[in-house]
Amino acid sequence: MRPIIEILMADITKIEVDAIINAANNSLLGGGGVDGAIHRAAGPELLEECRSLNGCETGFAKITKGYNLPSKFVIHTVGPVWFGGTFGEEDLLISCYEECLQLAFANRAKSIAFPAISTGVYGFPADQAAFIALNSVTEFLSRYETDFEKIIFVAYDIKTYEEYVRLVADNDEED
Ligand code: AR6
Repeated sequence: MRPIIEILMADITKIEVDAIINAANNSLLGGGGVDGAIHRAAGPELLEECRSLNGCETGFAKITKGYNLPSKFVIHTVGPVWFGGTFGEEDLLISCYEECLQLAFANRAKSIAFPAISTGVYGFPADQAAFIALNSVTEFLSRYETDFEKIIFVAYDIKTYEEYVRLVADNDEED
């Protein structure tokens, strides 16, 4: 069964799903943007658990509990910094989405919410990142039999929101 794909403009820390994705850095010890918001909302125990993880390579992901968040899990992934597009940025971003989905599946998370990984401080162009986000998830779902029920793409600004909506509409037309 294919999961419902939803596009929301929202604060990801308020969303009730099994797992939210965090756009973290290699240290996994917090930062600004969505990472800062997730740590603030989850409380200090999240940082404590993150300290035990020994960081994370770019393009990979690690999972923790959600503590005070409405979500049961946080999947921390480290997106690529955008250096113009010729340093493997696209493949690394695809890898983030795949690794997160694999971890979610392995932990039986059925509903998942993704922020627009790498499109803030890390500077990945929002339209290209939205395309990769949608494509990576669609690819994953066509390759593996999963029991995901809902996958949400969370935008935090109108441009990103509209980009996701446009891409989903294009995909639906192709189906
Ligand atoms: N809910 C949903 N999306 C959000 C939220 C929120 N509460 N806050 C920001 N966004 P960024 P990156 C959006 O910079 O580019 C951190 O310091 C934001 O508008 O959070 O992967 C880490 O520690 C943008 O579209 O992550 C790293 O050092 C998207 O989330 C670094 O930033 C990602 O923006 C990672 O940079």
